[in-house]
Amino acid sequence: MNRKLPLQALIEAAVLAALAYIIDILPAIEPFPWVKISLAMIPVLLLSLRWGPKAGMASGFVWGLLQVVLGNAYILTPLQAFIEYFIAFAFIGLAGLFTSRSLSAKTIVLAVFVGCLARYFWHFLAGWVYFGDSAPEGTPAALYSLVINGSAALLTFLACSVVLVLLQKTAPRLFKV
Ligand code: 218
Repeated sequence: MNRKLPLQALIEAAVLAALAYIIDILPAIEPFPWVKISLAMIPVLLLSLRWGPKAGMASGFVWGLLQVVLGNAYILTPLQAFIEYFIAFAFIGLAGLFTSRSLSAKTIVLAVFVGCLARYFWHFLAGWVYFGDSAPEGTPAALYSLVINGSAALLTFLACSVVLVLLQKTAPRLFKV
């Protein structure tokens, strides 16, 4: 894990970050504002499982960067943007801690869980600090952020783990370098 990433990993990290960006701007089911059932994390999750956390975090970081530079980010303050687009998206790469030669469905689900939890933890923190004003009267900011970001995390986790497990059953080669 401490060795330099091979060129192929860097190229894949960039291409899959761009793919995530494109999937993310396609229409998706949005039961509430900020709660989206989206498969956009799949390219970065797949890359993380192929190459490990370092490449995964680089890819997530590039995806966040693309959103900021292409004007597709919701920015309230510079620190909020930094947390929600650079840190949160880079943390998806922690899914790569579960990379292995022979991945079981269980390991894939665990990796997706960790990737989603790591990303949405930062959205939860940012939501608590920066989006508390949007909470309904009498609702504490932390609870409001937990409900919004917790449900987004849960739906994303369910959608991405179902699709990635099916993908591994039909095309296991995609998960191996
Ligand atoms: C309560 C609350 N509302 C909005 C946001 C902002 N947010 C939430 C989830 C994901 C993203 C990144 C773009 O998909 C953003 C900016 C929040 N953190 N909390």
